[in-house]
Amino acid sequence: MARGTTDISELDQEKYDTDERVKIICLGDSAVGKSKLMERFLMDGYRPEQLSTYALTLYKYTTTVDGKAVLVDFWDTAGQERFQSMHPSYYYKAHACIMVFDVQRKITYKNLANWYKELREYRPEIPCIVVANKIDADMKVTQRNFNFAKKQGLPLYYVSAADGTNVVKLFKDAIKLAMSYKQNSNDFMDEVMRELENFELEQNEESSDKEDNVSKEEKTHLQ
Ligand SMILES: Nc1nc2c(ncn2[C@@H]2O[C@H](COP(=O)(O)OP(=O)(O)O)[C@@H](O)[C@H]2O)c(=O)[nH]1
Ligand SMILES: [Mg+2]
Repeated sequence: MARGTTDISELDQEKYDTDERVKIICLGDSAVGKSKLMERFLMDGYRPEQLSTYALTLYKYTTTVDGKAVLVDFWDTAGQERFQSMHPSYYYKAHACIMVFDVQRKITYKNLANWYKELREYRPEIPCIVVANKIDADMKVTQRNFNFAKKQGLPLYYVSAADGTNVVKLFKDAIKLAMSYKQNSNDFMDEVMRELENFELEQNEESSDKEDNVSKEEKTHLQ
């Protein structure tokens, strides 16, 4: 699939503060099918924007929720997941998370616990969906219980990026969850971030006040 390029302004994350824009991140080990799921949902002709310097791919998608146009940015990893950890900016201002494992590789299921722990360090409250991918390879797995999701109280979707089973439902539900989180959130971390931003702003104002004073003093001295 052809990939476009994008400039750094794409990474200005303040845009996620506006009402009609949400950010949904994708987590999980390498080769569980994260990119394939995105591509399956968005279908042909879609051109993801590769930000190679930042090891991520952005997929933009427009839809309507309750009659309102919504812009969705899906964030996909592009290799950094190999290190079992993502940069904090990947999590920053995310409104929902799709966390994927491969039903054919047990280790990818085990590693969900690590991904979930890291997610909650940065985004303690956002909705998270657990995804059992590649069910086309073995339909029997849909009879199996994957306790991780139940234990954490998270929804679990059985999907196949290869044949499309449940893919549209997964993404539509993720968008709805992201929207409702954004509208109703009292996320403590959001509050803290806002406080910090205000604090930085005040500090900057203070220091520019000081500079003003200095230049005034200098001027009087000169006169
Ligand atoms: N059988 C099967 N293979 C899949 C499915 N989804 C992804 N794959 C394959 O798994 C490999 C890794 O997929 P990719 O999307 O690159 O994984 P990512 O590293 O998590 O983004 C590729 O060879 C895909 O073709 C699926 O639903 N069923
Ligand atoms: Mg990928």
